[in-house]
Amino acid sequence: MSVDLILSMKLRKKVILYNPKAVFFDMPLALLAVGSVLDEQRYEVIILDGRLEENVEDKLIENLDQALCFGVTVITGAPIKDALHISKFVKKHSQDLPIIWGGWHTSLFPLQPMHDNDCIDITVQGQGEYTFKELVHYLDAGLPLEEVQGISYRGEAGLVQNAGRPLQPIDDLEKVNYDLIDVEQYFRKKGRRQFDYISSIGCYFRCSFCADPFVYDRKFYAIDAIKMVEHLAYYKERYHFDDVNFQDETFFTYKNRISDFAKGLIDRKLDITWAATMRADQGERLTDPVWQLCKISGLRRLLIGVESGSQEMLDWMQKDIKLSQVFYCADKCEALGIAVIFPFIVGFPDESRDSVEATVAVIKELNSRSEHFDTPIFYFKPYPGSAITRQVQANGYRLPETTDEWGDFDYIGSSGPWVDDEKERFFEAFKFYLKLGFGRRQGVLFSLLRKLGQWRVMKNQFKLPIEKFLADRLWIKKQLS
Ligand code: B12
Ligand code: SF4
Repeated sequence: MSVDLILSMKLRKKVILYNPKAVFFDMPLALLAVGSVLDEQRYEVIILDGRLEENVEDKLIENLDQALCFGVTVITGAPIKDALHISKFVKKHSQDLPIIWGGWHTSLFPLQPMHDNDCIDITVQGQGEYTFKELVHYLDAGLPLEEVQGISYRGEAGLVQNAGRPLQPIDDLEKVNYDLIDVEQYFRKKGRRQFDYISSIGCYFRCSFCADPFVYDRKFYAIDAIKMVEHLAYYKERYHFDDVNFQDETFFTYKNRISDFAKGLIDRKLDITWAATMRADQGERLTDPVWQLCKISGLRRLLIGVESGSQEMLDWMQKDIKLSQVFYCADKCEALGIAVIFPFIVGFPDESRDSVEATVAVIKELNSRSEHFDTPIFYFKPYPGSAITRQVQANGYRLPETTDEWGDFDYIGSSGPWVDDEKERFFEAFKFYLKLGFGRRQGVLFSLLRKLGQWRVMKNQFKLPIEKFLADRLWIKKQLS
């Protein structure tokens, strides 16, 4: 390294990025994505993760004086609380430092966070890489922000929302720089050497409970399969992981890409396992040889959203899958020994009793097919940006009206008026006995309880829940958000 380069590196401005407290320890892919596009010789990117740092405030004080801006990634719900707390802290310490919020929440609410909170100066809408690179350049050069597409900001005369930035391909972007985080710390927290990676942005589909169609306008871009294999080979060499968790919304969109990817993993002898999301219709379109390739290349687990056991409900929510496709995928996975998480949602507005019963029946059927199938059940929550949410709002349902209130809108807890007490009691018992009857806990006691749990689930017999009483006191920890 030349002396000039060393000197210029020392003079770099700091760009501090923050991932708010949340559940789980997925790597902060959004911050890695936007942090990696900045010129390393001009900017020192510092990623702080509220889930890992003992004392974020101390770290901020160490770095804020040399900072050019402070960015936060925000998803709707509990993480907003922490995002606000930390943003207020930063603003108090460094009044003139631009504070930028990006992510799903500000894609859905460009202005509200700034309207409600003086501490936020700029919000980013949609895809962040190209916008952030340009924004940082404009901030550094002291240029006015009106030409930066994909942002909203606090202008002199009030809040301004600029034109959006059309979604751009991601194949031309440089590889993400995971050295910006301490990868080992995430492995430790996860309890396994599992790497997080995202290979696409957006989604072509139109499910009416999801915000993706609104945020990405049903567009989709993915990294070329061979490039993806090269990336993973490089990262594996550097970080020595043995499993990759793909965070894509729909990883299996193009079957040729998947086939090339799986072949690539096998040819490079990468020797990893991997997990990804699949739509049931995509699974049905994969040929047998591609299913085989996926398995041989290390596919260990799929996440296939079923949402409902009623075809009528599936059609209503424009999921655009058939239940037969779900069972097709279940058969394939059972035969190939691939685990599957099949999430369901109950309590859609005005969901009929028949629909709920159909869901319960499909859940039982899937659980009885393989011990490697899981069927988590969520209560419908009207997340912003989805077509159903717009509909219930038009019918008078009141959504949170301030950023603070959105911070209380957690996925655990109240699901709105569509799940009455009886339904909730039934599902809480059903979920418990599913876990007991079809979970993978070992031991003599559990094998006895498993049989009892299975019987209860199959017969819908949840009276005198002695096992639940004991479990609540003895071994089940409450999950906190
Ligand atoms: C990993 C993940 C999580 C992790 C979060 C890890 C973390 N970093 O904190 C965990 C498991 C905790 C999680 C939880 C939840 N999640 Co989640 N999750 C995801 C997932 C699968 C991947 C996110 C990701 O890393 N993407 C990759 C990055 C590169 O993309 P990105 O986040 O979109 O970021 C881009 C832009 O948004 C923008 N950007 C983002 N942040 C910033 C910041 C700045 C400064 C800038 C400039 C730009 C920018 O630039 C990035 C690059 O283009 C997404 C789906 C998806 N594929 O995105 C859902 C998703 C974000 N989750 C969602 C939801 C609903 C939840 C939950 C509320 C419920 C649930 N059942 O999962 C809970 C909430 C938990 C809580 N209360 O704490 C929704 C968000 C909807 C919303 N309104 O916010 C999504 C979109 C899924 C969906 N389609 O509905 N989730
Ligand atoms: S639920 Fe999945 S498939 Fe449906 S629109 Fe959202 S991201 Fe796409």
